[in-house]
Amino acid sequence: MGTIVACSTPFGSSGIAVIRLSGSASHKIVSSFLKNPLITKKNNTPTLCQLVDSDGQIFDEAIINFLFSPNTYTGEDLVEISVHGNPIIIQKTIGLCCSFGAVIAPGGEFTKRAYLNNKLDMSQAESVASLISSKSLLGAKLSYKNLRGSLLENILSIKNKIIGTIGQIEFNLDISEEDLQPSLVPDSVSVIGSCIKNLSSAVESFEAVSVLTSGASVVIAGPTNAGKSTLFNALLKKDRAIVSEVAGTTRDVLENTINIGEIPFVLKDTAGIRKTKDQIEKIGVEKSNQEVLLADLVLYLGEPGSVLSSDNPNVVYVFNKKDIRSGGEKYDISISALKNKNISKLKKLILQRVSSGFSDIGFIVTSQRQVSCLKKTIHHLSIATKSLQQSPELELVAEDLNFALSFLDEITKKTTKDDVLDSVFSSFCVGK
Ligand SMILES: Nc1nc2c(ncn2[C@@H]2O[C@H](COP(=O)(O)OP(=O)(O)OP(=O)(O)O)[C@@H](O)[C@H]2O)c(=O)[nH]1
Ligand SMILES: [Mg+2]
Repeated sequence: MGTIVACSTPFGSSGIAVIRLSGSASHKIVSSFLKNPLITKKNNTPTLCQLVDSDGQIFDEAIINFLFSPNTYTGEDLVEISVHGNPIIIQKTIGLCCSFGAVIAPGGEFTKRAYLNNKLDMSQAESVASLISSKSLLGAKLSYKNLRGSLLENILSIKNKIIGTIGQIEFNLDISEEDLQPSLVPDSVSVIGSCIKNLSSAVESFEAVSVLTSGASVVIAGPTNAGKSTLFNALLKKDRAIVSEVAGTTRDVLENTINIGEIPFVLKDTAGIRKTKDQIEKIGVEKSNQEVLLADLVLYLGEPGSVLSSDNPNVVYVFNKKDIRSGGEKYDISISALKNKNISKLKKLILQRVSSGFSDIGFIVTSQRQVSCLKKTIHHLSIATKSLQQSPELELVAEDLNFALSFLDEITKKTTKDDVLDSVFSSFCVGK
């Protein structure tokens, strides 16, 4: 593999920018444009050095850290150059690295090399991506836990149980049917059952956890004039949407981000749902229905149970205008958006509804790929259980358990195919 270079900090003006190189030629390449190349390089010892252009003139001084294989992020020789964060200096430094033999790293290349050099397994590499993109502190903490091997530990513990069961089954394969251990079937069913339970809870927690890493969408919907835009403004604490007593004021979907607790929410105000001949309003109503379908949570300012265009189960029925009317008993909450009554209570309810899925966050997965591997594992474990319970064809049971193991391995180990590798690492930012 050649030597790669990229700026690991966001492009633009900043106090400092960090440029990284990885590969066997990285130390030599950087030494080629130092005013006084270090005669002996010490591992992980940041040193102030002057950088010279091809005309021999110094254009910046930088802190340079030479790191030696294998104890680096990528497992290869690595250099970190902290230059002043001027885009011209960054471009010049990267240009010089390329002129001495480095190539620009595509997104995720540093982490891909870490994976290929066994510094990280696939689940840890994915945790790096979710740690960087996480939109909440709790999401970052969970991603970090997986980066440090929490997911790997959970998977290994389940693998050990499956391997133990395969061992028992293979032992019984070699003996006659009359001599089968009587406890073999019930014990195996019970062990496999507990594996399925654990894996299923991880699959279920994925959506809740992705709310923490990607943010949750909360859609305010309901009939016209119900006070949706007033509520939108009250939650945002600013006059973002137009409010009027004219029914059908809001036509387009408006959105804004707010944080409640540690979770980011994308709050959406929609057009009031009613039958209309107005072509533009009709489009607005269609958009509202689509948003309701896709929402993580709907705040519905209409009659409980009144027909929503989806069967989205996560609906909070809100009784608005409690300052001028009564009758909110059937609703989840009564508020006055105009008078700012019970808005904090509503925020708590939103948080509670969205975060109810992560009460047990012992075993979490952070990518759709991991979920798909878990589902395939569960599928084969379920078939194995059925076979055991119906007519114990032990060869078939062992085969399904081995399939289950192979899908668990895909989450962590190096059995990953090239196309999967590409799809995982293409989502990374450049320089990581
Ligand atoms: N008294 C009272 N009036 C409210 C309350 N919330 C909204 N209103 C009034 O109700 C009218 C409609 O409010 P909007 O927020 O525009 O209603 P909307 O649901 O967005 O309406 P459309 O966009 O037309 O669907 C306005 O005159 C608001 O001032 C409330 O809590 N109490
Ligand atoms: Mg409105």
